[in-house]
Amino acid sequence: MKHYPSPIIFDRIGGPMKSAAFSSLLCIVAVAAFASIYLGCEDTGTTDTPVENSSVNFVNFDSVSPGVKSGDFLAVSGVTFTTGQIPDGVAVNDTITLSNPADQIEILSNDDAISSPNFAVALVIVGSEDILMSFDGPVNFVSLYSDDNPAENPDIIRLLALEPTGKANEFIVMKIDTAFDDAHDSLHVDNYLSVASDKPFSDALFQTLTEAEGFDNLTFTYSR
Ligand SMILES: [Ca+2]
Ligand SMILES: [Ca+2]
Ligand SMILES: [Ca+2]
Ligand SMILES: [Ca+2]
Repeated sequence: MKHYPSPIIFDRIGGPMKSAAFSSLLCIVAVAAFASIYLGCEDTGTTDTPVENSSVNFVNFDSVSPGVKSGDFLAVSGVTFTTGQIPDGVAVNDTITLSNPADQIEILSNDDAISSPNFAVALVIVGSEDILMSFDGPVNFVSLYSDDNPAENPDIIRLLALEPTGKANEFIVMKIDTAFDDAHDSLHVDNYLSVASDKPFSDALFQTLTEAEGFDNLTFTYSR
């Protein structure tokens, strides 16, 4: 993310999955008349498709005015946000702690948005703060799109699936998807990050390492 508020010109929602998503074709969900049965879904920790489409929520941040928001400003949509910081180096099964948590997030409005006019960014928009997303029920799929700035250097960004340990702000990393933040193409293919798990999780985190990066079109699927 290089610049901040400017006029909004285009609107696009959604987009295709990464090619890695095709690996998920190996995961077969057999849905019987009265029951769903998972068959052979491996925990690859990479991009995947929803394991079960029981209830999909979509948040595009476009119904509010830009500015700093309380982390629960979209609680009615099933998700709350916390700005904070986790260690840069993470791996599946790591135990991590979110430091300096702040129950706030910022909404920006410019043409970096995937869906016009708005997108979300961590509270301190010039740093490498991360954004914790806490869902109001167990989910097994989360996806989002990084901001669509046409002129920035590539920096690593990640989306993590997390499960709380029970200690304050402490989580176990269940899944990780990694991308670069300079993605910019008409279909937003490379802006896409997703994590999926047949074991439900309650939190996700959008991680930046070097500079702020926005995100848009957050999607999560309840496992219940
Ligand atoms: Ca939007
Ligand atoms: Ca960070
Ligand atoms: Ca970007
Ligand atoms: Ca960048």
